Amino acid sequence: MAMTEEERFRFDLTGFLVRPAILKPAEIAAIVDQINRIKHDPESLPPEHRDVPGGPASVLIDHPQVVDVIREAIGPDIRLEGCSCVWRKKGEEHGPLHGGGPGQADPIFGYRVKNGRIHAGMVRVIFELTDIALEDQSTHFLIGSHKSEFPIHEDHLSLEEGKRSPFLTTYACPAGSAVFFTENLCHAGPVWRRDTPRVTVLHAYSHLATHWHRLKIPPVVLHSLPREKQAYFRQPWIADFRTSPATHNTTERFLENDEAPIDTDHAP
Ligand SMILES: O=C(O)CCC(=O)C(=O)O
Ligand SMILES: [Fe+2]
Repeated sequence: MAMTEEERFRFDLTGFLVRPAILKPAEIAAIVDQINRIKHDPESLPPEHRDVPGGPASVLIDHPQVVDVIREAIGPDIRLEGCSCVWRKKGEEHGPLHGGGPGQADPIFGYRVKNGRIHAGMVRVIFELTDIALEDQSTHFLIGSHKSEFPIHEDHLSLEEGKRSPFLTTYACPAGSAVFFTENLCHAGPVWRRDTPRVTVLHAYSHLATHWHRLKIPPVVLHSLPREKQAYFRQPWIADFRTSPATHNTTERFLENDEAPIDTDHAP
């Protein structure tokens, strides 16, 4: 088990978990510089660095402090099916509270605990690349909503000051922290209040057998990654019974077999 007992309790109770300062200052600086260029001067980057998870951001794909938690939350066989970066100026927002509640019934998003272990559907990771204070208004979570069996009641869906649910929570953390949350937790990206921008990378990890997001990472970015990192983008299946014995879509097989395709080969 990778999470500490306290982390497991916290993640299960609230639906989210912060691991503070898991990145080194040089890693943070390199990724911030890459995202600044992606957003404002992409031509200054080689094509394979013009989107995440290429270049400096590739350290995030399989960061040991991240995949540990993801494997415990989802299961041993995981994929990375969505990566994006955010450069949010004061006054900008991602949008209102969404998710949670009825998604609990869905195998892609639902959150369950059975036999002493968590079986979460998709788990997102926010890599905060700047220091975050509570008043900055980073991502907000309606804690506990990942287990809700009823639709999120409208009295708990407001982001307006004075009308917020007592269960609406956010976090403060140093630059280089990872914030994990189950996709079945109702969450929002409210209006950013700090003068300096929020620079963030978002990953969506899921069970190897599921596929929600059609991959939108440019093939040139994925093809430039080392094979161990490409393994996180392998095709979404578990077993192939056309062979005898059945072939299993393990990381080991992917690394031994240079022909094993990455998911980008399905992109239009
Ligand atoms: O931008 C944010 O703070 C929230 C992002 C979000 O809702 C998402 O990625 O699904
Ligand atoms: Fe979201």
